[in-house]
Parts: sequence; structure tokens; C-alpha cells
Amino acid sequence: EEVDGDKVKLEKLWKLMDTYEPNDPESIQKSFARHLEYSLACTRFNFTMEDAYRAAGLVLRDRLLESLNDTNDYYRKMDVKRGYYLSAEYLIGRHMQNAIANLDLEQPFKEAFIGLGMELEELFHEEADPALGNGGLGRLAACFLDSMATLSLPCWGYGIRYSYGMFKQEIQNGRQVECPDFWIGDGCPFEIPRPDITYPVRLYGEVTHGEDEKGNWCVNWVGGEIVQAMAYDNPIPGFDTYNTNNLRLWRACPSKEFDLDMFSAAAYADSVESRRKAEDLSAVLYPNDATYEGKELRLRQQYFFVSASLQDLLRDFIKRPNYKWSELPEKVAVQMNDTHPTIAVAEMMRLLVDVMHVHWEEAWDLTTKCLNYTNHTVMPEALEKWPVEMIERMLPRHLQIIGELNLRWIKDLQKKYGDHSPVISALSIFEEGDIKKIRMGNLAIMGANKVNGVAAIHTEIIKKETFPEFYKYCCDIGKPDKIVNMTNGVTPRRWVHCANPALSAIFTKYLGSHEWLTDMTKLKGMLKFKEDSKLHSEWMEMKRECKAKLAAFVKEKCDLDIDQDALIDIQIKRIHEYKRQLMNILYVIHRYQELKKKSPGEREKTQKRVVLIGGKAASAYVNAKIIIKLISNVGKVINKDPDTSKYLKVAFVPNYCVSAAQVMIPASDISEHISTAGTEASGTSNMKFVMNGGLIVGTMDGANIEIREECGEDTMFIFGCLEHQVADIAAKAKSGHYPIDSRLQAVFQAIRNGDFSHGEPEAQAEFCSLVDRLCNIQAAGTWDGDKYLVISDFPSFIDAQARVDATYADKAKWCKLSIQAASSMAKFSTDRTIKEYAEVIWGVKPAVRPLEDR
Ligand code: B1N
Repeated sequence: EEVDGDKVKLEKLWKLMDTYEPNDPESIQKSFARHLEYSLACTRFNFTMEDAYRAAGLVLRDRLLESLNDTNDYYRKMDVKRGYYLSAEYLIGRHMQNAIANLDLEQPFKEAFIGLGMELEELFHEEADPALGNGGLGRLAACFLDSMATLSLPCWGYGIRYSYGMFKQEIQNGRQVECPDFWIGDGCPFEIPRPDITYPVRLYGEVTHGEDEKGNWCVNWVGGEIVQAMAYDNPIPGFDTYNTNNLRLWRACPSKEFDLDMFSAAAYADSVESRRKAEDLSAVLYPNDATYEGKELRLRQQYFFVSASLQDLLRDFIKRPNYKWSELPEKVAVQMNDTHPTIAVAEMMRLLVDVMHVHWEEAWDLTTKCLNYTNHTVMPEALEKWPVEMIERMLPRHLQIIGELNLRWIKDLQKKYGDHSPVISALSIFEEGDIKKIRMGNLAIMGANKVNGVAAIHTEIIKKETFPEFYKYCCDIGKPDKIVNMTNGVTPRRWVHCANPALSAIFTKYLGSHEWLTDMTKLKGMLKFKEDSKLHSEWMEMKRECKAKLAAFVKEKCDLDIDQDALIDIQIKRIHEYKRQLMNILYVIHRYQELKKKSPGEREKTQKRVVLIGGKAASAYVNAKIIIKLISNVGKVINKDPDTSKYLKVAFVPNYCVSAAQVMIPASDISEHISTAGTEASGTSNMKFVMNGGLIVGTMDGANIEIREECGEDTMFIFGCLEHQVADIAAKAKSGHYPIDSRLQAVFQAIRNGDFSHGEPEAQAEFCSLVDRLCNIQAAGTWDGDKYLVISDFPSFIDAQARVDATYADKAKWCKLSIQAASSMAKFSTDRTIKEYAEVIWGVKPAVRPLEDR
């Protein structure tokens, strides 16, 4: 019920609220003290650092809310077309530093807290690191939100407010142990619960037919259970703009209505129990990256957030004055982040046809004009397929809709290609077999206006290998550009400005303004200084500063002292066989063996190196977990060997996460992006490393290829076979022609000897199993050995590492390459990526909120 405008003195209220919170240091101090006392019930004389963080968070929240509310009003007033990003994951990372930077409050905040005797950076460390995502896909979504706000685009994110994010990784005796991450703790000051914004979401039940009030034949989905989706808003401030957008996350709550029959049947406790279970739905993020788990709860999560989001955006649409359904595509664009939200195709149809009473044909026309789909992987094990039986039970109406859509689709194809063309079974949404399944990729492509890959090579693979029949179909109907490329990016605000303030200061000083932060092409202006000796000394000082922070971090997390003059070599990403952390650690063993062979005098001449490897393994991924154990064990041997430890150190860094990345990335000299060609769709940390002046050791895969194009061949240490060579090498290997380099043989021998097993029989067996699998020593006939061609690429990997050492020996040359690469990264700002999405896919235009709005 709305307040009665006659009784309540609205005008008076408006006047009172008609001023923004002031942003001078003294006002910030006052806000801080007020929140400490009145919001947190602390006294000014007795509070902890955590209280201080929370009060500072509330100071920011006030300002974020003002901006969020006004931006929403502005978008509404302007009646703009809106974009909606649907993603099951957002790896947002800590809010505070980013919010201060984007709200342009860095100076006054710094002064305010110095004035209170506090160090801002210490407050940042009090914040939990919200990890509502697995890896690259979730982090990309978070960078996208930052760019959408910065570009003043009227775009929102929708997702799930998991109570437990990505698990915390502990390393015990060299092995991964997963610990729950209850990130919400005592509440997050940056999120705004909206108990007034809820939608019912039905699951299970059955479909009946009946008549509506007007006597028209209609379909009813009834029974089952109803879960309530409640909104939690997360303001996303843009940089250098007054716009603040929203990330709306849904939490599952028991439905508001009581089932009175249940109560009268004296099943009170049962009924409360079943309501409590509703909350399990948004309890936990599935910790899989680039594979999927066919668990029923996961499908429930997907439908839950998709349904709530579509209900919310359609409600917003029909609140527009004189809306017409035919205008929906002029006002709404939806992006499906991978197939995780793809049930949206059927849900949009259900909402339009069953609830809004739009005719089927028009509803399909609207759906296919509004929805778009991004593919993030071509790994077959990651392509989602749900058993028909599961969908039929959980979403009976959706199965009917998908069946009808498929029928019409197949008829269309038969007309084009003949009744029995083999393309028909490839293009059908249903996969036949013992267990009949729905292919979500096919459903997504069919329901989408545009389909995109995330790097040039990846988009080509989608067209030629993953969905060739679809691509042919698109060409046949004259729409080859239904599949487009949108190369990924990262936000320079978090990944340069916040993560590496020293580098940000250098750029701003040499370029004369901080414009580069919203227009990275400005960095080209650094190129003329790339041989400038003054810049060189400032650049090297910046690296030293970053390395000092890294050293403190590694000391704390790994209890290891690292030499800050050493070359820092980092590989941080999810542990996966295709990413080949195994090849990296095998090379470290080889380097160790070479060092051991040398005389002390010769060792003195070799390049010192510190190799850091970090990343989480999916909890059920056996081989990935063995690789972690191997890395840990190799570290234990090498780091304490007095012959070599001065020249080579290696550590597994536990609990890799966004905040760890912000410390590690700026300190790297080189980073490893060494996936088998054709397997890594894009990669995004590669971009962050180079923006921070690190160089890449990498394969011709994903975005590496485009980074090389932008920065120049000389800035990258490329090795390994090319994508078009992979099939041939694998075929030869299968037929027994697969030679193993003698240096790698020596590494295998050391592992088999138990040199890294610490006398643990279990580890010994596991390590041997890894090596045996590479060498394909296993059950006859099944070649499932070195799937990712570690053996075949190993010699050229050694060569690339030798080139790294040789180049690093020339400090001035290295520094020049580092400056050259970092200054050539404009293409990889998500500002560029998002502009392309907005122009080519969404048709959404900036709506810049003027400040004098109030
Ligand atoms: O998406 C990133 C890319 O840069 C990476 O190359 C790619 O591996 C990553 C199922 C995924 N692909 N697929 C996933 C994540 C969670 C899940 O449950 C699949 N992640 C990627 C951004 O484009």
C-alpha cells in the first residue's frame, strides 16, 4: 500500500532529502562517526577494525544509494532501451576500494581517515571477498558490470545471491581441502535487501487445461511448490560518470502464503520444514569451472533466477506508459552468459503466452529478438544437457513448450534439407539415446538473436567445429552474422588503478591526465617514452614496490622467503588438465635438474626464478587435485635444497581469489598461459598481467593470439603446436608414434624414482599415475593418454623459457618490452568489449545522468 500523499507531508520530505551527502573529508568523518554509533551501536571509544570497515562501508552505501536511485529515475524518465545480463556467476571481489575510486572519493576518503589516525588500506583487508563465481566467466561478468556503468549504459546484471560462495582452499600436507565460504557473515554493507521486491517461482506440479475469465482455452501450470525470490541489490558505480547501475541477486525464501490445508492437517512441523528447505535453493555455488554437473539442484537454481529476472524485467516493461508488446525488442535486450540461463528461452515463451496472453507466433518473434547467447567453452564435457525426464518433472510446462518449438524447428529444417538429412539430428534440441536429453546449447542458439564467442579463434572454432551445422544453416538463410565475435576484456579500474596504484600514477603523470582510465587508447602516448631512462627507473621502481607486496603475501600464505631480485613467474587460474599446470611443474623439475648438474660457479650465472602456481580444483576432479599435491611436493624438495634454492623456488599459493590476484598480478615478470591450442576460449588474466607490465609465456590460443597482434611478437614468448596441428599430432600419438624428449624422460624418471614423493606411498602412486597416463601406459586399445599434448609441446616450452631468461638478462630491453606491451592493451579494456555488445548485439545507447538532476 502506498502512503497517502495528502496526509503525509511529501513536499516537506522531498525538501529534506533534496541534498546529497557532502563529500568533503570532514563530512565523511561525521558520517563515519554517526554510522559507528547509530548504525552499528559502537561507541566512539570502543570499536574494532572490522567495525571501522563496516562504518566506512555504510558511508559509501549512503552515497551509492543516492546515485543508484537517481540513475534509476533518470532511465525511467528517458524511457530508454535496457540491457539485462543474466549470469549464474559474478566474481565481484571486494567492493570498498573500487567504490571509493569510482565515486571519485579517493582524496577526501584518504584525508578523512588519516585525520582519524587510520590507514584506509587496512580497512580494505577487513572486507570478505565475495566469490559468487568460479573463475573467468564470473569475473568477466563483474568486469562487464563495471564497464556498463562507466559507459553510462542502462544495463543491469541479474544473478543468484549464494549464501556460500566459491569454497576457501586450504592446503594441508600439500593437498587441497575445501572449506565453506559463508561470505555474508554479519551482513555486507554494500548490498541492499529489498523485502518488497519478490516473485513467486513454481517448481514441479502439473499442467492442466481450462478456460480463463473470458472463456478462452488456456493452459494452467498448477501444484508443485512455490519458492519466493527476494531481491538483493548491489549498486555498481561507474567511473567518471554520475551513473550507478544495479546488480540484482535473488535469494530463495519460503513463499509468503501458508498452505492452510497442511496446517489443519496437523502437519505443522512438516510444513515448516518444507518451507525452510526452499532456502537451500540459493545456498551454494557449484564449484565447477568449464565442466558441468547434471545435478537437479543446479537446474533448480538456473530456473529460479531466470524466472525471477524475467518476471522483474517484464514487470518493468509493462510499467512503461502505453506499452505495446510489439515494442518489447525496442526496449529490452537480454544476454545469456553461457547456457546456464538458457531455460530463459522457454520461460520467456511461457510468461508471454500463458501469463501475458500473447499469441505463440508473436511471442516467439519477440523472444528471438530479445535474447542473445554467449558461448564460453568448446570443451565437450562443459556443454550442458539436461535429462528430459528431469525437465518433465520439474518444469512440465517448459517441456511442452520446448517440444512444440522443436517440432516447428524440425519441420522448417525438413523443408530445407529433406526429411532424413543428417543435419536434422545434429540441430534438434533433443539428443536421442538411452537417456533422452535436452541440449541447452542448441536451445540457446535457436532462441537467440545473436550468438557470440569470446575471442577470434574461439568464434571460428564455434563456427567450424562446435556448431558447424548451425553455422551452415545461418549461411543458408542469409544470416552468417548471427554468430559474431566479442573478444573479452578486463576493467582497467580494478586491474590497473586499484591493483597497481604506482603504475596508475606513472600513466597519469606521463600522459598528463587520468583519461586513459576511460579511454585506454590514450596509453599509446606512453610509447614515445619506452626508451626513456627516467621512465625506466620509475617503471622498475614500480615493479619493485609490487614485488615487495608480493613477498609479504607469499611469506604470510606460504611461509616462504622470496628474493625480490628474482624473475617472478606466475601461473594462477583454475586447475585443469587443459591449462597444463602439469607441464609447468614438469618444466620446473627439469630446470632443477639442470641446476643440479651445474658447478657452483656456473649456477651463479643463471637467472634466479621464483615460480608461483595457484588455483582451485573442482572438488571431484581427481587429477587436478593430484597436480596440486605434486606442485606442493616439488616445492618442498626444491626450496630446501641448499645447492639450488638461491636460484629456483616454487610454491603453491593457497586460496587463489580476486583479492589474491590483485596482489600477485602486478608483481609478475612473466605469467604462464599455456593451454593446448584450441582449448582455452579466451582467458582474461593474460590481459591483466600484460596491462601491469608482465610478459606472457603462452601458446597460440584464446586471446593470447590477439594480445600478440596488439603488443608485437617481441613482447611474447610463444611456443607449442597450432590449433590446426592438434588433430594430426593426436592421431599419430594414437597410432604409437609419440616420441618423448630425453629431458622430459629424465623428469619422468625422477618422479618414478620417488624423488618428490616424500616417502608417501599414496603420493608416489598418484604421481606415477599422472606420468603413466601421459605416456599412455594403461588399458590396451583406449588412447586417452596425453589428451592435451604435454609431451609434444614440452621441448618448445623449454625453448620459450630459455628465451625468457636470455631476454630478462638485458634489463633495459626487458623494461622497454614491458612498457611497450602495457601501453598497447587498449583493445582489452571491457569498455571496448561492452561498446561492441551494446552496438552490435543489444542496440542499447548511453544515458548519461546529468548531476543537476535533483
Ligand atoms: O570463460 C572465460 C574465458 O576467458 C575462459 O577461457 C573460459 O574457460 C571461461 C561452466 C564455465 N568457460 N566455461 C566456463 C564456468 C562455470 C561453469 O559452471 C562453465 N568458464 C569458461 C570468460 O569468457
